[in-house]
Amino acid sequence: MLEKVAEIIKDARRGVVLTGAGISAESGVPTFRGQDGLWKQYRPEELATMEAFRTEPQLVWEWYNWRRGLIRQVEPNPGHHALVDLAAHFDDFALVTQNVDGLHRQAGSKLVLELHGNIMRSKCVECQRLYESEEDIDPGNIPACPECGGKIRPDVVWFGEMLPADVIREAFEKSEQADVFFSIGTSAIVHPAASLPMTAKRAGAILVEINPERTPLSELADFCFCEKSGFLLPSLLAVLESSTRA
Ligand code: BV8
Ligand code: ZN
Repeated sequence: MLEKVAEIIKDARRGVVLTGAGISAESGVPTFRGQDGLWKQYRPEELATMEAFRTEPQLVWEWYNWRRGLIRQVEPNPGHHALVDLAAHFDDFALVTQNVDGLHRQAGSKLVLELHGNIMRSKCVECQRLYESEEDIDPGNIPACPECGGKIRPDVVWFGEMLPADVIREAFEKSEQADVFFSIGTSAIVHPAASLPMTAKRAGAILVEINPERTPLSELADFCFCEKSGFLLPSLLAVLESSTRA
């Protein structure tokens, strides 16, 4: 199967990759829905909302500080690095991520479309001004925006919130033009991100999924690798590079 996908990549011009929490799992970042996805028995859907921030801002910041602390200690894994190399095999390549951990940029990926923001950035809940400090926020004394006095929140997209319009628009445009679309490490249930693979497939792309578990995309994918991305992606690049040299 790897050889077949490598051949397809060699004949393709435009590639798009959508990643989810699974690609960061091997770096040690908990996924959302895996058994490690809970924090103090809360589910992400309960905490990653404006409602939760309004009623319990302290609890929400405790969760984000905990995640920021984790993310500061981890490194990109071979899956992230392989995607940096994969880009060179396409004339036009876009990396779209649902992750807020910044690990793709840290690994050296160029055009990264962060659909759900970035956990290390904060902003004012009222005027949206960015609040550059990457320090942890004291949950007991959440700073007020110097401009308007609004509370400072993590600059991520919560459930029920719109995604950054320019980013999601570009993600759909790239998906519609893709020759090959990779869905990697995502449960493919959160929308609108989860609509990107189907958009690409409907527009004629070859759909490749990499995920140790089955997802709603699995039976629609042209190729489904039931493997960890940290193993499969370097193997795919090795096959690609050896066949390109041959
Ligand atoms: C919006 C940032 C509306 C925050 C996140 C009913 C039906 C359809 C949709 C909805 C519905 N009810 C509500 C909605 C909308 C909702 C939604 O889709 N809900 C889902 C739960 C049904 N969507 C929204 O609210 C979005 N906004 O719709 O706005 C609107 C419209 C008009 C006007 C105003 C508003 C906003 C969604 C964004 C939410 N923010 N994150 C933060 O990080 O704190 S979502 C969060 O979960 C992630 O960012 C990610 O996007 C998402 C899914 O998680 P995954 O990345 O897939 O991770 P998960 O744990 O689920 O899966 C990991 C996978 O990896 C697994 O499959 C596992 O097998 C695999 N894996 C594990 N190890 C490995 C691996 N794979 C490879 N290698 C490994 N080693
Ligand atoms: Zn403000």
